[in-house]
Amino acid sequence: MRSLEEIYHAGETEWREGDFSVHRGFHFSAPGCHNSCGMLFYMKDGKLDRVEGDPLQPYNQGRLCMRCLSMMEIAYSEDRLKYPMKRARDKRGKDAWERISWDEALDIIEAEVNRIRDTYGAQSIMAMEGTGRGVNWQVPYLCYTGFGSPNFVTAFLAGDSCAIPRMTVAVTMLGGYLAPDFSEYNEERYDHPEFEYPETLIIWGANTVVSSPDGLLGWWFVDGMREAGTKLVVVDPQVTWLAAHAEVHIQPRPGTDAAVAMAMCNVIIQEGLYDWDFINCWCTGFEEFAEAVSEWTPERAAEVAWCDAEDIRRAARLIATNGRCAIQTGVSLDMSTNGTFAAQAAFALVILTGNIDKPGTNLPQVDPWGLELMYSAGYNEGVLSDEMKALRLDNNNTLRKGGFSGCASADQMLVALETGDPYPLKMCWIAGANPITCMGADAPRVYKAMRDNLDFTVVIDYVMTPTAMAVADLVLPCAMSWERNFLRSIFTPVRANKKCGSYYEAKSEEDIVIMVGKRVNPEHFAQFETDIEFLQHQIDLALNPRMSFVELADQSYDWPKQEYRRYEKGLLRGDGSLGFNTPSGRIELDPSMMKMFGMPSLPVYEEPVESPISTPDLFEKYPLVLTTGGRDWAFFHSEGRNTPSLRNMHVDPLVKVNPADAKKFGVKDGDWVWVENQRGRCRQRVLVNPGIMEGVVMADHAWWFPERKDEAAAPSFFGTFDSNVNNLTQQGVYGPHGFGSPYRGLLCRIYKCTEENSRMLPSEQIAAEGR
Ligand SMILES: Nc1nc2c(c(=O)[nH]1)N[C@H]1C(S)=C(S)[C@@H](COP(=O)(O)OP(=O)(O)OC[C@H]3O[C@@H](n4cnc5c(=O)[nH]c(N)nc54)[C@H](O)[C@@H]3O)O[C@H]1N2
Ligand SMILES: Nc1nc2c(c(=O)[nH]1)N[C@H]1C(S)=C(S)[C@@H](COP(=O)(O)OP(=O)(O)OC[C@H]3O[C@@H](n4cnc5c(=O)[nH]c(N)nc54)[C@H](O)[C@@H]3O)O[C@H]1N2
Ligand code: SF4
Ligand SMILES: [Mo]
Repeated sequence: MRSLEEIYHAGETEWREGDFSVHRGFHFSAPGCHNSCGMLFYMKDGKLDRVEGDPLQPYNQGRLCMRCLSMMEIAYSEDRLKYPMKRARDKRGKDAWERISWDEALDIIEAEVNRIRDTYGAQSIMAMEGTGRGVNWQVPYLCYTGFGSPNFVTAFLAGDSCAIPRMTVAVTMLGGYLAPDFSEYNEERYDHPEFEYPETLIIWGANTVVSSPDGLLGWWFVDGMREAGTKLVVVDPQVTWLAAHAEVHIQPRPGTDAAVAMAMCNVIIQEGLYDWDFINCWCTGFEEFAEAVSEWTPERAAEVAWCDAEDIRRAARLIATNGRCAIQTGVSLDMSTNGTFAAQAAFALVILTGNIDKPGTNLPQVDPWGLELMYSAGYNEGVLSDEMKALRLDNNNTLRKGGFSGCASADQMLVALETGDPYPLKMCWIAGANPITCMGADAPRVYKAMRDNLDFTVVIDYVMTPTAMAVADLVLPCAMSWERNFLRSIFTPVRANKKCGSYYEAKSEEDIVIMVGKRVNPEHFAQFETDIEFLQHQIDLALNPRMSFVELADQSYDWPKQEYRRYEKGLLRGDGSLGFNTPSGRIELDPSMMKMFGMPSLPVYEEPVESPISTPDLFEKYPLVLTTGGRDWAFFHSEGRNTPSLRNMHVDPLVKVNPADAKKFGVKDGDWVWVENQRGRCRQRVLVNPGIMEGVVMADHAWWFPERKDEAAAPSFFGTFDSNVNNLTQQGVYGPHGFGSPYRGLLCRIYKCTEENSRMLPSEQIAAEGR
C-alpha cells in the first residue's frame, strides 16, 4: 500500500495527476480567513477545478472547513469582479460603473493622491482594512510608504474592538498574547514528546469551534476532549456546542464578565488554591491584585451577572485543582467598555495557578521569524517624517502612542471626517473591509460621513459590496489565494504560497501595492519590480529570517521549534535574561506599563454604559439586553452570502430569543421582527432558542443580500441597512484604556414587523435624513 507521503508527494509543491496539475499551497484570502490551512489546488486548463485539504500539513492535517470546501462556488461566480471600474463623483450611490483599464485606474489614483497631498497634505489620506486577511501588512505599507500618511486605521471599528484590547492587556501583563497550547508551536504537533493536552480549558466569551480565530483551529479543542478528556469551563450567555459539553457553564449578562472573572480570582485567592511557588518566583503585584478583587464574592458577581454563585466557585476550583489549565478568550472581551479589565482578570486565572509556558497551558505567543506582517509594516521605513507621524489621529491615547494599537483611532477618524477637525480627511483607500455592512459601529453615521466628505474613495474587493456601491469612485478586483504569491505567518508555521492561476484582471494585493506605490512614491518603490521582491523585502526586515521567499515557497513552510518553559531558559527576553518580556522580567498582575502610560492598572468592575442597572429608564423602554455578531459556521463577516451552499446553511439574518422572552414579547420562531433601540432598528428573523439566556437576545451582524441585484444602488445597497444591527451600536464610546466599544451588552426591544411599521425602511430613512 502506498503511504500518504507517496500519494501526496511529500516534499514537492507541484506535480501532475492525470489531466490536473496539483499545487501545494495555502488558503488565506480572498475570501477571508484568519488562518491559513494547507491546501492542494487542482488546476486544469489554467482554471481551478477543485481543492482538497493537504493531509501532509500538520497545521490542519488535511481538514478544511466549509468555507474552503465551497471555494469553487465563488471562484468563478458571476459576482466576482473582473476589471477595474470607475464611477463619476456625482453618481455616487448609483449603479453607474464604467469598465476601465488598470492604467487608467492608476492614472486616476496618481492624480487624486497628488492633488489631495498638494492641497491638504498627505495626512488627509486614510487607508483602512478589516480583520486579518491577506491585506494585513500591504495596506499599511502603502499608506505609510506610498501615500506618506500616518493614518492607517481599521475600517471604523469603534474602540479597536477586536483583539487589540486583549492583546494590550496580555502584553502589559506578561509580554505576549496568550494562546492555549495544542502543540501548535511544534511540527510534531500531538506527537511532540513533551506535549500534553490541557486538563481544563477555560473558554471565555469565545465560540472557537465555529470561529477558529487568530491562527487557532477550534477542532483542536475537540481533539483534547476526545483524546484526554479535557474538561471545559465556558463563560457565554448562549449554549454553544462547547458550552453544552462543559463541566461548568456560566451564562453571564453580556458586558458583566469582569465581575465574574474577578470573583473567580477571588475564590482562588481566598481558598489558597493559587500556585505560590510560581507567583513568588515569577510574578509581581499579587497583593495589589488580590486587594482589587477582594470585594468580589461569588454572590456579588452572581447578582451583577445574573448567574449562579456556586457555579463561579465550582469553576474557580476546577481551574485551580484539575491539573494543566489553559484559557481561550474571545472577542466579547474586546467589545465592552469594561472588557480590558475582564481580560486582565481572566488572564490572571491561569497566571495565579501557574499555568504558563508549560505543556497544555498557555504560551506567550511569538512570531517565529519576527516578521512584521501587521499594521506597523512600513511605519518605520524612513518615509514618514517625525512631523508627519505626530499628525496621526491617535485620539491622544498614550497606549496608542506607545504602539499598542499600531494604527490610528477609528473613533477620532470619524469625527475628523465629519468636522474637518483637526484637519480634513479627503481620500480613503479601503481593502478587505466592508465597513457600512460590518465593521463600522453606527453604520448610518459611517456611511454619511464617507459619502459626504470624501473627495476620492477606492475599494479593492473580489465582489461588489454595499460599501463599494455606496461610496467608492474606483473599484479594483483582487486575486484569490491560488492567484497570488503570498507570505503568511500567524504564529507557526511561516507559510509561502505560489501563484498557480489567474482570473481576468484581478490582481494580488502585493501587485496592487507595487503598481500604486510606483505612481505615488516612485523613489521608494523603485526597489520592487515583482511581488516576489516585495515579499522578500518583508523577510529581509524580519528579526530571525531562516531563508528567502523563493526557498520558503519551494518547501512550502518552515516551522521553527519552540521550547516550553522559555522563561526559565532566558528565551523570552531580548537580552537573554530569565523571565518574561516585561519591565520587571516577571508577570505583572498590576502592570507597570499601564502605570507608565498613565492608565489604570488594576481591574475595576463598571456597568455597561447602557444596562438595566446603569440606565433603568432606558431599560424600561428597551427591556432586553442585546449582544451582537456571534460567529457563524458559514460566513466570515459579510462574506459568504453569495456562496450558495454557505447561504443555504443560514438563509436569513437571525436574532436568537429565549422561549420565555418570545412568549413575553409575542413573537414566534421564524417571525420577522424589528430589533430596535434609541439609535435605530433593523429587521431579522426570530430563532427561538432555549440556549440563549433569558432576558438576552443575540442578533446577527454583517448582513446584506447580494442576490437583490435590483436593490444594489442607493438607498438599499443590497438591503444592508434594513438588517444591519450596527444601526443600533455607537461610535465614540470606549473604556478607560481607550479600547472596547459596546458592540455587545446593549439594550433593545423586539416587535413583529407589520406592513404598517415597515412602510419606511431604515435604508429609506437614512437616505431621507441625508442631504
Ligand atoms: N466562521 C467565522 N469565523 C470567524 C469570523 C467570522 O466572521 N466567521 N470572524 C473572525 C473574527 S474577526 C473574530 S474577532 C473571531 C471572534 O471569535 P469568537 O471570539 O469565538 O467570536 P464570537 O462567536 O463572535 O463570540 C463568542 C461568544 O461570545 C458570546 N458572547 C456574546 N456576548 C458576550 C458577553 O458579553 N460575554 C461573554 N462572556 N460572552 C458573550 C457569544 O454567545 C459567542 O458564543 O472570529 C474569527 N473567525
Ligand atoms: N455588531 C457587530 N459588528 C461587528 C462585529 C460583531 O461581533 N458585532 N465583529 C467585528 C469584528 S471583530 C471585526 S474583525 C469586523 C470585521 O469586519 P471586516 O473585516 O471589514 O469584514 P467584512 O465586512 O466582511 O469586509 C471584508 C471585505 O474584504 C473582502 N476581502 C476578502 N478577502 C480579501 C482580500 O484578500 N483582499 C481584498 N482587497 N478584499 C478581500 C470581502 O469580500 C469583504 O467585502 O466586524 C466587526 N463588526
Ligand atoms: S480555517 Fe477554514 S476557511 Fe480558514 S483556511 Fe482553514 S479551512 Fe479555510
Ligand atoms: Mo474581529
